[in-house]
Amino acid sequence: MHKLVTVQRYLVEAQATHPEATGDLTRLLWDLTIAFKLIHAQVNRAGLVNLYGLAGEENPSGEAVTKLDRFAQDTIVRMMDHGGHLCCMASEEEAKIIPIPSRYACGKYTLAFDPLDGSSNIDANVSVGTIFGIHRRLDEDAAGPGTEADVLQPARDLVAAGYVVYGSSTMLVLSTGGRVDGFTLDPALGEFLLSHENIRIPRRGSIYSVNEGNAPYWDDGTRRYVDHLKSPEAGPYKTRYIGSMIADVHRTLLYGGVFLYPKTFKKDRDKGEAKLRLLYEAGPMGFIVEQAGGVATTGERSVLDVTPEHLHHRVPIVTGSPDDVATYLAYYRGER
Ligand code: P6P
Repeated sequence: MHKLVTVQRYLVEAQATHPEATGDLTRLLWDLTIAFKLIHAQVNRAGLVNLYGLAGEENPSGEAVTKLDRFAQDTIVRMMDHGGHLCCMASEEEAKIIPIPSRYACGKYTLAFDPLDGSSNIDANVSVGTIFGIHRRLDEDAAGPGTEADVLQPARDLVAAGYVVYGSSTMLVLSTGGRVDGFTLDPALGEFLLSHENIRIPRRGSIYSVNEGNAPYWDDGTRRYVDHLKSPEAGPYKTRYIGSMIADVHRTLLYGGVFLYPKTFKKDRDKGEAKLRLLYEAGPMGFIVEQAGGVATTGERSVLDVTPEHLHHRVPIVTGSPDDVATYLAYYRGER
C-alpha cells in the first residue's frame, strides 16, 4: 500500500536534508507543479475547447507551433515570472531568453523548458509532455536580470530537472540530484502523489526506440548496432517508437532498453545533423536517466558535459540502460 505523499511534502522533506537551503528552489518547484496542473487540464480536453491544431506561427527551430504549445508556453511564463526565484527563462518556443518583467524581483535560478514536447502528435491523442531544467545563475550574488550565459550551462550542473508526461495518466518525474521520483496526478484531488519512489533504470532492457526511417542516413556504427538488436544473437529486441521523446524516454526509464536519436548524414554528409535540442530536451532528459542509474551519450561524450553554444543547440543522443548504451558505444566506435 503506497504511503500518501504529496509532491509538496516531498519537496519540503527534501529541502530539510539541505541545511543551507533557503526554500527558494522548493517554492520554485511548487509553482511549476501548478503550471503543470493547468496544462494537464487543457491537454486532456483539447478537442473540446478547440485547442487542437496549429497556432499559425513557427518556433526558432522552424517547427509549426500548435495552439497547445502556445497555451503551455504562456501558462509556464505567467506562473513563473513573478515568484522572485528566476533571473530569466528559455523556451523552445522563443528565439531569445525570456526576461523577468522589471516590475518583479529576480532570483538566483534559471528555467529552461520545452512547454509541450511531441506536440506535433497531439491531434492524434499521443502522449506529450513538458520538459524542464533548472540551473543556478552564474553569479548567485547578482540581483539583476539574468543573461543568456546564465542559461547556457551543461546539464551536469543542473540543480533540478524533470518532465511531466500527459498520457493515460499525468505523471511528474523529478530529480533534485541523487535520485529520481515519480508523482502521479490524482485529478479528483488535484495533487501530484508519490507513485514511483526512487526510480532505477534496469541495467539492460529488451526494447530499442529509434526512428528507423532515418536508417539510410545514420553512421555505420549506429546502423550495425540496430541490425545487431534485430538479430537472434541479441534476442531480438522489440522496437517501440512513439515520436514524442518524453514518452519514449519515460518508457525506457521504467522498462529499460535504449532510446536513440543519432545524427543523420542527409543534407551535410560530413558533419551530419542532430535533431533534439540540448538545453530543454536532451540535457534534462539525459540528467534524469543518469540520476536513475542510466547513461546519456552523444556517441562522442556524455550529453551532460556538452555546454550549449546557443539556446537551440542540437545534439545526437543515445540514452537508457547502462549495458545497452555500452553495447551501442562498442558498435559506434567500431570495436564490434
Ligand atoms: P522524428 C518531437 O517533435 C521531437 O522533438 C521529440 O519529442 C521526438 O523524439 C522527435 O522530435 C521525433 O522526431 O524525426 O522521429 O519525427
